[in-house]
Amino acid sequence: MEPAKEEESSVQDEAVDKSNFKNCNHIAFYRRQKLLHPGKFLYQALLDSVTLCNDSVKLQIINEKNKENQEDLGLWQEEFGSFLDIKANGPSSIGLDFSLHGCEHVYGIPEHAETLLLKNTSDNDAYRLFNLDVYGHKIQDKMGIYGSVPFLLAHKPNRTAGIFWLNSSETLVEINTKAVMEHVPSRSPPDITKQRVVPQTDVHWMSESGIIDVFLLMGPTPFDIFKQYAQLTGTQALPPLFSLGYHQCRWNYEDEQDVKAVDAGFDEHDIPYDVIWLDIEHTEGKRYFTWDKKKFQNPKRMQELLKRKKRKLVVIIDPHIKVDPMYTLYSQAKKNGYFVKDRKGQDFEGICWPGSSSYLDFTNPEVREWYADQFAFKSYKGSTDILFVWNDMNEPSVFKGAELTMQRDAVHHGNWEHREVHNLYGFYQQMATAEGLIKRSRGQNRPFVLTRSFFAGSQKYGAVWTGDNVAEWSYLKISIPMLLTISIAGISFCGADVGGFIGDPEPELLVRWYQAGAYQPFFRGHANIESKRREPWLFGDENTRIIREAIRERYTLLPYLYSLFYRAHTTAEPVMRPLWVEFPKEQETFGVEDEYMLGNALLVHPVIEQEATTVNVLLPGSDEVWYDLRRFRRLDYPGTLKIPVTLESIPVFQRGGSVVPLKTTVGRSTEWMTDISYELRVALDSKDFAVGELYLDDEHSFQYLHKKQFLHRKFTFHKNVFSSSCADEIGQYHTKCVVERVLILGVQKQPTSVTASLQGKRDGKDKEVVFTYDAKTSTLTLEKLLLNVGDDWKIHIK
Ligand code: MIG
Repeated sequence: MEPAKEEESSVQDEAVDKSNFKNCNHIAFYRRQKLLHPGKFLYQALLDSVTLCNDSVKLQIINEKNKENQEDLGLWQEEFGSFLDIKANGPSSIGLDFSLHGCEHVYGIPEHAETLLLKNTSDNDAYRLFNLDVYGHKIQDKMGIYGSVPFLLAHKPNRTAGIFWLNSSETLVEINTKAVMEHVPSRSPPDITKQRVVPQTDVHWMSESGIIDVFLLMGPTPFDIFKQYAQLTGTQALPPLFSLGYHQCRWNYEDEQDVKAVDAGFDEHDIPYDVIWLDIEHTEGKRYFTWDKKKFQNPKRMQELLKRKKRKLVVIIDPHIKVDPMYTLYSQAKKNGYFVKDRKGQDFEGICWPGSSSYLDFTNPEVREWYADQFAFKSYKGSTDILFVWNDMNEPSVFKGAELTMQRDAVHHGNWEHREVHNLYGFYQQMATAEGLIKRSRGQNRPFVLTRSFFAGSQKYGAVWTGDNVAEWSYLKISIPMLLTISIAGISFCGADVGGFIGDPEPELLVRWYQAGAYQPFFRGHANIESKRREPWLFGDENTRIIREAIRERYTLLPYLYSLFYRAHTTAEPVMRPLWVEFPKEQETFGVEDEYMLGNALLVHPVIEQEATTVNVLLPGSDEVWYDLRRFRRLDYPGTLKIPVTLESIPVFQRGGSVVPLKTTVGRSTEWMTDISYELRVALDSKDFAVGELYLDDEHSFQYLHKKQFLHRKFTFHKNVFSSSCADEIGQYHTKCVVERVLILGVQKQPTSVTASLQGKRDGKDKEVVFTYDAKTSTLTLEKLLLNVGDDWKIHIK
């Protein structure tokens, strides 16, 4: 049954109201935590003197309970509006202090709409890790939003260290950087003691419940830290290639006609895209796994159309289940006892989009298995193999709930209170969803699942986005540090809604947001139900052209991006990285958050100021050479440069010493591009050297893993020879794809001849290569190469 109109509007009003609730019992919680923690455990992480045989140590100290202090801070019972948290196990709290010697730069602990560099906290102002649905969340704010990763990184020039606080209850982190005196041992006469001032950062973790389970990661390099953290939580799942293309979403694409028209719009305007998305209105009264029969009469037909165009569909599937005995999902879950329970042992009921709803208990493995089975084609009517999934509202969001989430005294499988597992709820939904998609393909195909709520390890199951941002310049700006923080906390596949979810972006902001998003890992345009339509062609020819260019640039870059994801998957290197990760000794990079590295080769400085005519770009490293990616101009004097920009500019720079693989042209979606040839962009460093790599496979299945069907190639420029060789002998994959063009940036003089030869083959005779040399930009272009990307070959430049 369709919910009555009135009921729907009251649900929506509630949503509008939600901002009033946000994070408001935080202060009581904070005071309580401090009270329960008068004596701090002090763990001195003497990071330079501790030697460990393993990469990490694990400490466990039992939960402390303190019955003595009776000051009423809601220790034994806590009211929140009309809700009562009965605290059946009494008050509890755990905490630990760490002193990081010599460190004044700390990062991590997403998700906050805050700076990259963590700030000092003052009273009542700790970083909060508590997953909440905060519509139009504030920025420059330490309050908790949708996801939490309790992982902090500390960095100084010679060492990076990490603290992983494995706790899924509400957690607060206090940060305090100060200068301390240090005695320096000296060889001069004993009575002269030398002292010097050194920085120190104290980090105080407090959690509402659970045990202390903490891992100290010793680095010493940033990349060691990423590996050590991945040993504990897993690496980024390798996404199917289509999911690195452009995604077109809105709340809502109304019906099958609308989907068809938007899809056709991309072709008409010659803009590549891979996926169209359906939000909650596509369902029968917000009953997930169903279709609104009037709007989507024939979902299979719609998907067949998309499939013929080599595109995909993503639909939303939220964790709340409408209380409706006629709804099979509900009645089955009810019968099997698969919902989270309230204190009295009844199914927990809260209000969400469908009205009264119960919440699947994803912490229960049996529930996850059952849920995964719902994605089987025969269970999920109208679904096909091009349908993928978006998990929203999984903090979980409960309208009219305390802080818009589930009561802490609700009870999960195994008698765990919700407070213990709160920050894990969304993690488990995404896990079950990803497993469902794998299962429905009999283990053949990689899933794609986007989640709003996340925890440490969510990288194993797909992508995350930053939720309900606003169509304002300040939100575009903060998306960069937010995504960088999520990335260094292990989750490479992340993005922010392009355009800003709430409100209506002016055309200039929309254009700038597309340009920024084109160089970020997850690239999706999305808009609120109340926002005006904003498909990329609705803002005049000129803006359409510039957005088209940005999206096309993204598509030519996909070989590089996909190779970076392979690295993230195999060696835990974040795709999008703060400058300090690549330049750990360059102090001036430590606080930079308006630009970043995409892999180790590209430095991206999106334009995030209105009406900008210039941007100040820091090109770090005293020995580095940088090249303007579009104009090939060599920038020999690193430092801060003032770069002129127009509305078309996306300031991106290639680092000397790198090779970036690109596609020579684009297609209508990634699947149209499989056979398109490659261009290799070689940027020489000050020693005329460059190295880079390319990963490729069938772009969608697990054959790369089970049958080692992949190619991992290495490209080296050394002593005027550019060579292609195998980077991993284990991988085998047949491709017709060729390298057609090689651009070498930074070639000092015009060569007299260029020849290419195949290696290890009998017919490996030298062939003349067509080349042109541009003295103005020192760029050597080799054309019509037609060298198979899987072959070993050498190009000699004389
Ligand atoms: O509270 O499903 O962040 O992307 O379009 C609104 C409707 C519920 C919140 C998500 C947003 C999505 C919207 N959802």
